[in-house]
Amino acid sequence: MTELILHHYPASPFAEKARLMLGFKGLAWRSVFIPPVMPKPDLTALTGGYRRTPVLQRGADVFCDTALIARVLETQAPTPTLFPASAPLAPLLAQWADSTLFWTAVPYTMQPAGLAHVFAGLPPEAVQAFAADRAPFSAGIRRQTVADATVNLRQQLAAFDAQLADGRPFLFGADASIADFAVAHCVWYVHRGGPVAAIVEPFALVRAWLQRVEAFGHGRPRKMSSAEALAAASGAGGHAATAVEPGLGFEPGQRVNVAPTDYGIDPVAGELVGLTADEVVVRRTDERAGTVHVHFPRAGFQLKKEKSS
Ligand SMILES: N[C@@H](CCC(=O)N[C@@H](CS)C(=O)NCC(=O)O)C(=O)O
Repeated sequence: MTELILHHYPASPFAEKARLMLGFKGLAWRSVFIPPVMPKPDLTALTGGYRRTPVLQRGADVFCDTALIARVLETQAPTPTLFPASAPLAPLLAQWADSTLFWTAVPYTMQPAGLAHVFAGLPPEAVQAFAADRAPFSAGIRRQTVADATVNLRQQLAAFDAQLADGRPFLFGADASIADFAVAHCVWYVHRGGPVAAIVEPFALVRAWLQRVEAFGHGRPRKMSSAEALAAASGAGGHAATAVEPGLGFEPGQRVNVAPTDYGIDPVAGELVGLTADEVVVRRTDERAGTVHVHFPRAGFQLKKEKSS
């Protein structure tokens, strides 16, 4: 079976979500470290411009966004499921966590005391480079102040603690779901803030729950270089089967642009080869990666016909 390759870096919360899902599924995977700031030439050779972290690759198929990565892992290893039938709202809670909770956890953790802990030991230039990279990246987000984020995060943690009060091990009951991983990476990030993680202290059930989710581990990673990942794409025999479903407003083969609607909105241009209510797939060719199919979730992404010149 073609190897799963995760492009990520250790400090990324969304990468931690993907690593924990790989652990939950007990999967073996190849680990390619990408730079945490632009430029990321070997990653964008594969994606066509999408620069967010993480990205999953299987041969010449490249999957952007952890919402879609979860679906790919589910197909690869159906059990244990990330989508238990008993928790139909889990994907929606995950969407809320990946947006609202994440954008509460980030400004809360990045207050001065947390920032000092997150960047401890790094030279000031590295911190400046990070800030300069993230300012345009997150320009579309109306950032909460520390005061906003503190009050909101405390309320959110209290709600999760109350949800766990009946003794359930996971947010929707006996079984973990996609929602656990989406909430966990945000609380994991708050813990990276050292002293500011004290906000989680009063919520013993949340702390115990996070330990249970982290206990799934990261599966079986094995290091790979970005050059090897590019070779895996260019040497792949073909692509996953996809189709453009009729009635969704687009035709197969059309030139399109796909971009996130929230932040990091660099568009990816290509030929439409797949479209369903859940997924958009474009085909593009790169000198080093060869012909790649880049997959995006439909939700949270804008799909537009390319303007003819
Ligand atoms: N909705 C995306 C969000 C990904 C995201 O925001 N990742 C952050 C890192 S945790 C990022 O891309 N930061 C900028 C970068 O790594 O270049 C997902 O689920 O994968």
